Amino acid sequence: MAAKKQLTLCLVHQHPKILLGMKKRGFGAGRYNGFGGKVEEGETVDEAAKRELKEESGISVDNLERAGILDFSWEGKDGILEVHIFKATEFKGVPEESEEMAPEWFDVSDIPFGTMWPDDKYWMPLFLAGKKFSGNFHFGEGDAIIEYNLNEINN
Ligand code: 95L
Repeated sequence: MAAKKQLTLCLVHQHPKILLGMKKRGFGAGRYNGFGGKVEEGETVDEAAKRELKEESGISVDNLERAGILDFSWEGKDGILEVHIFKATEFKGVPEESEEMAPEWFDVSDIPFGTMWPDDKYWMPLFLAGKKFSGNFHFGEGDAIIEYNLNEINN
């Protein structure tokens, strides 16, 4: 029984624009992603989210809003990825290409869902509406969604 691996995912939303990054290598390469990565030992999830955003896009944030937590699993594979999704609305610096990511602004009406993880089209509307959510996605061959649950969290 593998433990849940915690990952961060940070999306910069300055309405009507959202900042995504074309992932150039590694997990999710060829897809527009948010910015994020593994939470390291001795680091909070929040700290990891800020660090990864800086490393991958060059921008700094003071405030991150928690948007959602999603669990991801794959058919025939052990382990669950627990992805903590954050929203930033203000940042310092200029988004710059890194070895990992090529940042690009998109209009929220023109998000490239066809070139993104298939779960994005389900939860992104909640994210963009400022709603909080939790859920899980189970993927099969080619990261196709076999089953999912998604709940809005009402505070
Ligand atoms: N913008 N969305 C993402 O960057 C994203 C979406 N879904 C995922 C599902 C599993 C996973 F391992 C990563 C992502 C992910 N980075």
